Amino acid sequence: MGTMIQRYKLEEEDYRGTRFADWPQDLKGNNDLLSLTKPDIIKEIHRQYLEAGSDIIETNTFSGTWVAMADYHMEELVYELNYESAKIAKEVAVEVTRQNPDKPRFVAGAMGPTTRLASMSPDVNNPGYRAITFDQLVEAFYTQVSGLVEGGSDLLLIETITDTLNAKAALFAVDKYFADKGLEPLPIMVSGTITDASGRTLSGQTTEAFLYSVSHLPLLSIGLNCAMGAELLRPYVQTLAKEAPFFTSAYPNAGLPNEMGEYDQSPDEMAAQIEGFVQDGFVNIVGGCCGSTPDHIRAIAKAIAKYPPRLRPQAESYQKLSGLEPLKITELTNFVNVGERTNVTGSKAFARLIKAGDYDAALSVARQQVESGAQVIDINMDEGMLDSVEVMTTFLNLIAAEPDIARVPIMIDSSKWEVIEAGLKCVQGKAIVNSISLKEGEQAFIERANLVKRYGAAAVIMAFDETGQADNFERRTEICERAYRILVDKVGFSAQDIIFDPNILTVATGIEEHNNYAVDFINATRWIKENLPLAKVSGGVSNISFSFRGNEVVREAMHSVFLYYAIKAGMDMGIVNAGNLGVY
Ligand code: THG
Repeated sequence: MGTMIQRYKLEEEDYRGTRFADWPQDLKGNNDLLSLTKPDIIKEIHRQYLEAGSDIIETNTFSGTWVAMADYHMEELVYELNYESAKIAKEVAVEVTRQNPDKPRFVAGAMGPTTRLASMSPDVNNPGYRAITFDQLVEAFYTQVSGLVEGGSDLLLIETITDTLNAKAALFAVDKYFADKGLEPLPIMVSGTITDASGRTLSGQTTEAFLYSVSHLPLLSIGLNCAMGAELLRPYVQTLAKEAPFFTSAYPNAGLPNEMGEYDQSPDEMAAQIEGFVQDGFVNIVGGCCGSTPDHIRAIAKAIAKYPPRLRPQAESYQKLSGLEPLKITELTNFVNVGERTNVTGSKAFARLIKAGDYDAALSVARQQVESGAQVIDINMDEGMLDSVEVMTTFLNLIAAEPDIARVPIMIDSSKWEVIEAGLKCVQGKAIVNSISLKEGEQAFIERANLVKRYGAAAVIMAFDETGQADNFERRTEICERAYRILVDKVGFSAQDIIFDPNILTVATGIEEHNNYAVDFINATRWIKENLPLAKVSGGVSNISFSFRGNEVVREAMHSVFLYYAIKAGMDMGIVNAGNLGVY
């Protein structure tokens, strides 16, 4: 769209039309506005792409959020811009389809990345600062989705994703919109962008980590667009082809821009590179981004016509988590260590640092856990003297700026739902909520599980119900089974994203009833693994030895023995003092 608009050499007055003749800001360059002031040009461009062979055209709404429109003080026009853009595109698509009903044409409501990033600071001196919050993005995308859907889009396309947290906010808004309206959701395409040859997104994720972060809705497709041109994109498209259970898409730029910022890859060159994607079975949907004209699309359509589309791989049932990097838990994965030290109730030293506001030193605790082998870090800020929502937000935003920490998935640990939710709004990766349970009844449990799903996280489910904490084998297994059935049957939660915690309780307290706690946990673990398909088991390992506080030698020995048997019984992961686990 942008490439074609440039060709019309439009001036300030063209952008303004009569309606915005007196608008106080300059409007030249506000391409989305042309849907209102020059709708015939936009329709003409759509028509040219359809005539070139496009099956899907995008609405002229790349900047159709109040966030992007704030540059022109046009926040109030956002709904109308999206609605009208969808309507225009749909009119042309319907007309062209009528001429040739054998080739139906579709309108993708385009949702761009906005102009602000949710997981990165624009100020290098203040890495914890954010120019926009998750909630603001959800609200912005919600308005955009309303306009796009009500204007007649056939599908939605969240595209040119530079920051996965922005995309998660867009997915959140889309999911919420359809649920609020009680409508069958439109198909959703998600398309990220890779900004340099390292193959990472601007916000630092690898392709797989990105995929895992946005796989919580049943997408029509996942893919890559814009970026460095088809040739350099190839290995990452291949990764998606191999990993993604969805259809895949690729619509790169017409090569790399020249010094003038223009694209000069010819239609035939671009088509040949894209033909390679299709020939090798990498993609189901292809197209062009910056610099690709109708001639490019014509050449691409012609080059790929003879190939069958990619076949989707069998969906895998592994648990897939991510930070900047992926963490896939398969039958070959050893026990997963979750670092326990970034917990204000679990470490006096960490609590002291957080209370003193010494975040640099607090970050080094997280770094130490990762360096010592933690593959996930548990973060807990539950302390009466702290504003836990605020502290959780600050700490997670700071972690996001530390690639050596942020490479691992985050486990957001709190007994307060509002703290967990605050944490979920800060992480671009696929995180783990720690925890939810039936403690406050089925309804609250279902509501929270639904939200966990909408935020795209996995969850620890504590063996806790309305009557209290499970402390024997029967209660542990009974509660886990009940929770499993609710999650899988009522909420539609992915079974592989369920992590049961059947309570590691303290033994050797002097009270006789406590003596079998460890054995009951281990037996419950075995039962869960045998009876609740795909669910994982975790627990807070250091709890077991609280009776021996101060005697590190005994505690470490107890942890080793406990894990030796618990892992044999199927325990998948545990919250541990990473680096301090003795070999059995
Ligand atoms: N299940 C789930 N989450 C949990 C737990 C669980 N989160 C918190 C806790 N339990 C797991 N984390 C810890 C962290 C530290 C300790 C125990 C469990 C610990 N700390 C030393 C102590 O208290 O003696 C700290 C000493 C110090 O101050 O350095 O033992 O079960 N889902």
